[in-house]
Amino acid sequence: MSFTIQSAQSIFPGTLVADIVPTVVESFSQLNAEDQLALLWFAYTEMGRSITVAAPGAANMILAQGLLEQIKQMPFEAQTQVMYDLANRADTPLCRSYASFTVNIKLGFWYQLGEWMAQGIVAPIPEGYKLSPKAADVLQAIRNADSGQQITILRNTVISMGFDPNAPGSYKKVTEPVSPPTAPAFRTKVTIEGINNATVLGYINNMNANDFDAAVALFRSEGALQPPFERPIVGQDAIRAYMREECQGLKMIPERGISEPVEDGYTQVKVTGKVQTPWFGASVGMNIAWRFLIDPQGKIFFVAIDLLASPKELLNLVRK
Ligand code: EQ3
Repeated sequence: MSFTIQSAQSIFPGTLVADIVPTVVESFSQLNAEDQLALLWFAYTEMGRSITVAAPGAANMILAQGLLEQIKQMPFEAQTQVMYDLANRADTPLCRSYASFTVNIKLGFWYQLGEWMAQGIVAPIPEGYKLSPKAADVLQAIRNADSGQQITILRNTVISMGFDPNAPGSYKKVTEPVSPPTAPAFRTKVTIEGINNATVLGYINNMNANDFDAAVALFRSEGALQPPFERPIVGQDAIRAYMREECQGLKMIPERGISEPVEDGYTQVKVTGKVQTPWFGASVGMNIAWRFLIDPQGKIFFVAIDLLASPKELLNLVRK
């Protein structure tokens, strides 16, 4: 039996992922726009007491600047309407522009609106706003999640706002510039307890150096990468495009792993550890597993990245 992308998805089936993330995002999507916006405000300000979010890079702000300036000039009522439209995914020119932004630009856009809400430049959530009981339950579920899960929930709710007339997965138009890879002299090299597989180590080191071309070259041409809670991205070109959009400035801190031969000369490798995003730096370490399937030529046939259910999962390296 030879592997397919589908069969590769179920390597290390005992890995417990943070199901709370898709569950909460789904309940969130069923709330009305008013509750959604208020809930995000409450969650974001509560989280802000324990973790700090870094101001986005200037490049992200420039790309959203036109829309932000437009909103800044509006009276409070119109600003509120824009935010409702975004949450309702209404078909307006502004919601279409928003949908054309890549993830980091969307986050930068809301970051700026949030700053302006706090400063009184953009319409705030009305003082004393009372969440519906359903929304209060969703907020409580977010409170119960760990910080890595909380920021993933926030991210996933924000990125689905706006109106995208294109089929999902179609090419995005507004992307941030890609920073050059770290110069060889300044690159760091990770060590992973239990792992000496050159492909796996090369993958992490190249990702940490922002060297996406080198990371992609480690994949088989029809290989696949599966981000948390998403479908596999198949083929080197699609993986490169994804990495340029979503992987800049990530810090991967693998800790330990297990490697074992499977059928047909393939090797399966599971690595667990932390990942930090430039948005929250060292204040949020997400608990992550990488599940690699390496082909007989040493190329990555498949890698899944999982957001783990709990820190205990960092020690779960069993095969079944
Ligand atoms: C203004 C306010 C607060 C109220 C208003 O009413 C509504 C909204 C929306 C508001 C604003 C909300 C804001 C500003 C939210 C900001 C959220 C942010 C900055 C979230 C950032 C999250 C980042 C995450 C979860 C990054 C995760 C990255 C991971 C797990 C990377 C994994 C990967 C690895 C390890 C690989 O090896 C391959 C690639 C891949 C990317 C999958």
